[in-house]
Amino acid sequence: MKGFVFDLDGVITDTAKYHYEAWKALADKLGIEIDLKFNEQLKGISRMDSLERILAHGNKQDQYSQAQKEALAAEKNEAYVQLLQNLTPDDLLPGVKDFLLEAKAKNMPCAIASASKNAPFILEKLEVIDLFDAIVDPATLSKGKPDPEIFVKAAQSIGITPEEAIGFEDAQAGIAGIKACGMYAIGILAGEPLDQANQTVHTLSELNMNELIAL
Ligand code: B16
Ligand code: MG
Repeated sequence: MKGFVFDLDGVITDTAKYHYEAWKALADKLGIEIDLKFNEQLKGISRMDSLERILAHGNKQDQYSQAQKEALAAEKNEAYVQLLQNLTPDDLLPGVKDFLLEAKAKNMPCAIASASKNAPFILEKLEVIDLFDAIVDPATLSKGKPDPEIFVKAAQSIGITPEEAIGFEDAQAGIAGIKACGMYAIGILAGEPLDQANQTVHTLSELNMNELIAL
């Protein structure tokens, strides 16, 4: 293997709780009830697709114009970005910093394949942005996960093919995208089992860098 491709939320840090808090405030305002179980569906899904799912969940998908939906998504993002202000390097998931440092020492390039438009800001707050060689801009994508496009672009951005990369994901939609382009998938387990992953772990500390390179 010649490089690594990382999802952000659920792999590098856990911002799902902040997404949930911000979506819940908006859903409450719209008279739609969402809970933590429903929130699982939003993991790895883009901001607009998340809003569509919430509106459909409340049977309100036809009640807003495109411009109104964009305003609602922007309102959620403002609340979310406010919550992100508190992020520090302590919010890195266990084993992440050591894994990234070891990858750098072994000349294994690392890319971010996150649906989040806030990825550069989050990586700066976590003080790991310099450990990544590329961040795919989700605004350039024509399709979201589970489409493999983001993972193909991530491999390209570090000069390797998907078959030469190992992809890390915590969401089923992401694992499906990784596998659909022939990349090796490592699932990060938080609760629900992940189908299709080549391996699953709870934290990156469980992995041996030399074994991964030799795959
Ligand atoms: P933003 P990932 C995803 O991050 C989140 O899991 C998902 O809940 C969120 O809607 C999406 O990013 C878009 O985020 O609103 O910040 O652009 O798991 O792909 O790293
Ligand atoms: Mg994720």
